This record gives sequence, C-alpha cells and structure tokens, in this order.
Amino acid sequence: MSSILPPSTRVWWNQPLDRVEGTWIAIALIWCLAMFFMMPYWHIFGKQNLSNEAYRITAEAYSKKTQEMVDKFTVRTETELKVPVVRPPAGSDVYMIARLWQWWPILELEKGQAYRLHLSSMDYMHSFSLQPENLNIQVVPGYEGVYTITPTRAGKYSVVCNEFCGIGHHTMVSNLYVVEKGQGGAGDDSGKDNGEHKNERGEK
Ligand SMILES: [Cu+2]
Repeated sequence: MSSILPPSTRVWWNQPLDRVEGTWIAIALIWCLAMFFMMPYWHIFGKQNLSNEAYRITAEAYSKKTQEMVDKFTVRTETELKVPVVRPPAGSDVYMIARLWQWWPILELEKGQAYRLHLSSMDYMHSFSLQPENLNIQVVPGYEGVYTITPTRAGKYSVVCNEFCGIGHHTMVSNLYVVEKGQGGAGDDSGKDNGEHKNERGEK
C-alpha cells in the first residue's frame, strides 16, 4: 500500500499488529528509553550535561550586562577586530555573547576558581563548545543560561560554535584563557588600548 492512497480499510487501527512492526516498535522504545536514561547518567558521570539555571532575557538587556563587565575588566584586545579580553575577579559572574558570527568578549579566568558563566544569543541558536574539553552548551536567544564552572587546567582553550548558524558558521570561533593565580592580565599583544574600550560592535 502506498501512503499516497487512502488506507483500504478505513478502520486500520483495529487490525492485528504485524510481528515485524511490533519488533521495530519495541526496538525503538527500548532505544528511546536508553537515550532518556543516558541524559541523567551523563549529567552525573560525564561533563556534557551541566547543571544550569535559565532566565528569560532580551538581547538588549543581556548585551548591556555584558558591556558593563567588559567596561570594567578588559585587560587587552585581540585580533584586528579588537575583541576585548576580559579578566573579571575570581568567583564572579562572567558573560559571553553569541551572535552571527562571533563570540564576544574573550574571557580570561583563574584556575581553581568557580565562576558563574552566563551565555545568551543575540539572534539565532548557537552552541558553546569548549575544546579540547568537549563541553557543549546550547545558547538560545531570549534566554540567559547560567553555568557554574571551575577551570581545572590552565591554558588556551578554543570556543567553537557547533550549531550550524548560517554562512559564517565556520568562522564563529574564539578563545578562552585559563591562567594560574597571579598570572595573565595585560600580557602580549595587539591592542594595547586599555581604558579606551569599545562596545560590542567595535565602535567607541
Ligand atoms: Cu553559531
């Protein structure tokens, strides 16, 4: 029978279940349940399903909060786009914006300190993927996700968007720094325009 044609018997749901059909329903059900219970399992024993809080927020309100943190704690800028590198106090709330096609700003965190990482999108769905940790967080417009994180290893991490978000998706990459206590700060680099911070669009 083709699905284009109407069923030959109108009351099809009273017909006995075919063995093959029943088997496939059972397989699908068992697999669904396996996947369902993997979620709490990964939460407890893995790193991918983090505890989170989520709040409704507008893009404007979220970008304002992020801007405030950037204005206070920028230590340098990076790349020709002058993306601010922000070093907020240990244990504080830190903010990152996801948007087409950029992460903003770059965070510099201290090893061994717990931070409340806030993530929100200005436009579409993005996803915060921290490499090489393989930590994945969905970033949703209209919501502010808050995750308590404690970096355990110093170094330079990559932040990659792993939710396909359009033509520039592959360029939506950034960094996140974790430094030992007392290190980092206004180290290297390109920008050297401290005290003259630009807003998120790169304007003054
Ligand atoms: Cu993206």
